[in-house]
Amino acid sequence: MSERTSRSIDAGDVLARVTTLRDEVERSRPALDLPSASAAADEREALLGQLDDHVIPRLESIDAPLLAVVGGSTGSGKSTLINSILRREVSRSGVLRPTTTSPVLIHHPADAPWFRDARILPSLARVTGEPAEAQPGTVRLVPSDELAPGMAILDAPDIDSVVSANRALAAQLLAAADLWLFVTTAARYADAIPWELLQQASDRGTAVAILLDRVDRPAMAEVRSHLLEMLREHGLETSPVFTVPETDLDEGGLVPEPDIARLRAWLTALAGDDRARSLVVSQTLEGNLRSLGARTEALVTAVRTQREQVGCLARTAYDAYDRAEEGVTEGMRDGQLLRGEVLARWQEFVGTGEFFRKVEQGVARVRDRVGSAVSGASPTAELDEALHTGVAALLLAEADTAAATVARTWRGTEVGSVVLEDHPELARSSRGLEEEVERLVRDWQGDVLDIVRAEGGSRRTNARIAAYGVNGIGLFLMLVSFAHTGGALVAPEVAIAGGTTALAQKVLEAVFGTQAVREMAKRARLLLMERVALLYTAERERYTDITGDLMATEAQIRRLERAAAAIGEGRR
Ligand SMILES: Nc1nc2c(ncn2[C@@H]2O[C@H](COP(=O)(O)OP(=O)(O)OP(=O)(O)O)[C@@H](O)[C@H]2O)c(=O)[nH]1
Ligand SMILES: [Mg+2]
Repeated sequence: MSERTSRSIDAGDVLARVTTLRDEVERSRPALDLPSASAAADEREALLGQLDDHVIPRLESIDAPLLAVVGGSTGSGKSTLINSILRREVSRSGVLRPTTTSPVLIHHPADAPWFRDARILPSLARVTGEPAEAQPGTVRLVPSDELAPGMAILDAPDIDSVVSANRALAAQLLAAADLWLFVTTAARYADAIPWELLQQASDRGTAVAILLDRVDRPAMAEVRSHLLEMLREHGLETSPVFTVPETDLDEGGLVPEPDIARLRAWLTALAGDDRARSLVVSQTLEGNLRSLGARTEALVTAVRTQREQVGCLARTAYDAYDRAEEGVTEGMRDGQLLRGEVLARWQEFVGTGEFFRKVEQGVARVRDRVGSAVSGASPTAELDEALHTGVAALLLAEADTAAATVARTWRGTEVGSVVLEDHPELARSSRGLEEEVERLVRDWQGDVLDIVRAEGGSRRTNARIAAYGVNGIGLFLMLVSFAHTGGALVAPEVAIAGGTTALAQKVLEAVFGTQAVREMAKRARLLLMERVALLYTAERERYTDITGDLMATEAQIRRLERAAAAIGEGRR
């Protein structure tokens, strides 16, 4: 196998891995726009941009012309330098700041096919000719014989512009570069923003040359040596530095030829030498590829952090509705349902002292008394109503507490408050909950009646049930099921309630037998709790469906990590 074939197979392999990484990075878009994660979100955009604008197109066509991007502060003389190198005005220079607002790409006419399509900078539309005014979102293509084939120069808008779109565009263009030509001046070379970008270039292994422009000759040596020191500090000590002295421009607005002779010679030599060009291209490509691991790691950390934050929100919702369920269980056990209205209605129902005295005399009499009471429509209906209302109120209160707890806890976090802002309805229980609860309690009463009917197996039992009516028995069973704990009547504080239901229990036991009543009450509670669990799950899912959608899966994060690791392996 020739060296060339083996190299191109390797490039193909790396390309496949980089494309996979690109897809995973694309998929890892953080679902939420969090102020705390904005740096990570920007970094992700930048990484995607660099893959699309440089790494992938470069791997796809390693022989495409070298793209030298000229970047720097506004008014540093970028456009003037480019014109001066080519000895004609290809990019307008000017006194208004910033002058260059959309990029100008100068290439040899023979290289036009490399730049006409969307191979690089796919997000920018191509324009040709001299537009009357700057057109945002475009790159102007200028064919020029002055430039050798194999190298193109791009005049970028300033990097520290007051126009934020300019800054973003400049960063994008710099990421697309095989070579940065960094223009700065004696006045501006120590500014912070250019050095941030230079550090980025250094981190990404991008080839950089520094053009120190418009330096007064007396200050030249001093400025140059300070600049070299700064370059060393940023790991850019191997970058060539070209100085251009401050001069009057000639009548064509160009820097006199002798003053840029060295820079021109270097660029011309680079343009004319295939090997030198491909060395620059590979230096930047290799550097970019090497930097992908660390850049992806930062993204992985950001995605994982957001996953954990959203996971916390979900846990809050699970916990709150679990507690709501426990609250209902507790409320059924502690006899609270049998106080107040229910107790009053019950006493009304069974009568007062006289009734209880009769109970003492024997269950048979009780049966007679209660039997007639249940058959009288009104007290049954009222007790039934009170019980129904009590259960519904308990379920609603627990659900409302859960919703309020979730909303309060969420509001206390950055992620939670962002989600709540998008979903204000989550601040309280769902709109139709009251009707749902009403329906649930009615359905459960149906369950209880089914239990009663199912127990009426023998003809003897059936006859006894008939004496009280299925509804009456069902009502007793409901009462009893709220006062039972493992078959024993509960706690002192529910003595009144217990006393109340003791009577109901005696009646039921006379009909079905002690063991059967215990089982029936247990089953009634179980069926209610099943329905409550379903209801609360639906309430809770209003939150957890959203958090689920917002959360990157662990598998997704691992795919991203694997994709980044695979690039290192592919290049070893
Ligand atoms: N005398 C003198 N003037 C210069 C020199 N270089 C640039 N200028 C002037 O400085 C101004 C800014 O130059 P440009 O080339 O437009 O600067 P730029 O870096 O392209 O600026 P932006 O496009 O805004 O980022 C223009 O008026 C130029 O004529 C120089 O070496 N000597
Ligand atoms: Mg300019």
